[in-house]
Amino acid sequence: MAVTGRFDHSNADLSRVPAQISRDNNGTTLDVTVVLPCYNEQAHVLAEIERITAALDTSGLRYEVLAIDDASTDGTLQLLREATGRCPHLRVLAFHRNGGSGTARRIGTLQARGGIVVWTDADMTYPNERIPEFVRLLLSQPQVDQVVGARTSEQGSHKFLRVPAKWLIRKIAERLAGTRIPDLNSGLRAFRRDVSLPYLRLLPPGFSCVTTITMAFLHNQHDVQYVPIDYARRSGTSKFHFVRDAYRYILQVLRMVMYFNPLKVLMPPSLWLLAVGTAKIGYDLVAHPVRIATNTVLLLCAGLIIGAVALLADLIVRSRIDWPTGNR
Ligand SMILES: Nc1nc2c(ncn2[C@@H]2O[C@H](COP(=O)(O)OP(=O)(O)O)[C@@H](O)[C@H]2O)c(=O)[nH]1
Ligand SMILES: [Mg+2]
Repeated sequence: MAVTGRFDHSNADLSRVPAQISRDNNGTTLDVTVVLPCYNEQAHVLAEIERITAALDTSGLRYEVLAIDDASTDGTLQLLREATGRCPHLRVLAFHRNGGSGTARRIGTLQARGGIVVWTDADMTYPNERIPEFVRLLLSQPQVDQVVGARTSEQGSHKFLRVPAKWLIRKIAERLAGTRIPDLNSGLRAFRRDVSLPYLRLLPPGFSCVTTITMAFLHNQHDVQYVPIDYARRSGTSKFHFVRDAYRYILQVLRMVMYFNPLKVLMPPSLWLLAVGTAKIGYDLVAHPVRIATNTVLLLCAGLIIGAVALLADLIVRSRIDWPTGNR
């Protein structure tokens, strides 16, 4: 199925690609679709595809590799198009304008023909030869909806800044999800496509889409299993920019908090501020009778504002009518 597509963003609303598009004409589905976002990966994209197809060929699974080129400025698209002639399982989507790896993964998942979707990188970092193992774990355990490769080491760029930032986000995410999350940002994961569909619209355009899909599954009581994996040094340069992506990470944390469980995260600081403010009123009245200090008023106001925002956010979260399943 060497199909090449080219979306024109000027007249196509890609966020509305219908789910049915993932089924081919005679209604059959494949076992797996590997969604491979590619942006300026000409040096190794073919090696990555060969590694993936070699593993899947020997697995006996029916599969496709859906490579999504996002207006690469190097020869990536050219190489992918040439490879479709040699590789019958490769499908290529190409966009005119760069929309981020999250957008590519979302569209790739919508367009997938496989019942199981695998997300991975095209940069030789993840052990993609283990993809069949991930798929088998899902096939053999109906109660598990997502299998995530949990990296045992961090090899990315900006390691010293990335590691603490990721740790903090992971801790917030663990608190929100109420469970341990060994690797929140892993780029290698397999999940059931039908389970993921209601959550795809939540995915942000950039790197934090992998975080969001994990949180969406956990928050809606879909079991996620972690499998330890090695993580190799990247070939080529990462598209991760510390300042831009750190800003997005922070936004992502805020969004996660507001979207998934605002009361759990915002209520404790609000109550603490109110409690300290109230105690401070008592102190003020004793220390300087009939004069309440400015910082006491600020403490109480901050507590009230955070509490009000938490309640409002909770109201909005709970009044969403399209919750697929889960813990309301
Ligand atoms: N389609 C698409 N893919 C991208 C974009 N940016 C990065 N990628 C791909 O997404 C994957 C992850 O990106 P990478 O630079 O490895 O990020 P890192 O693993 O977080 O350092 C790689 O396969 C990239 O080629 C983009 O804007 N569009
Ligand atoms: Mg990578």
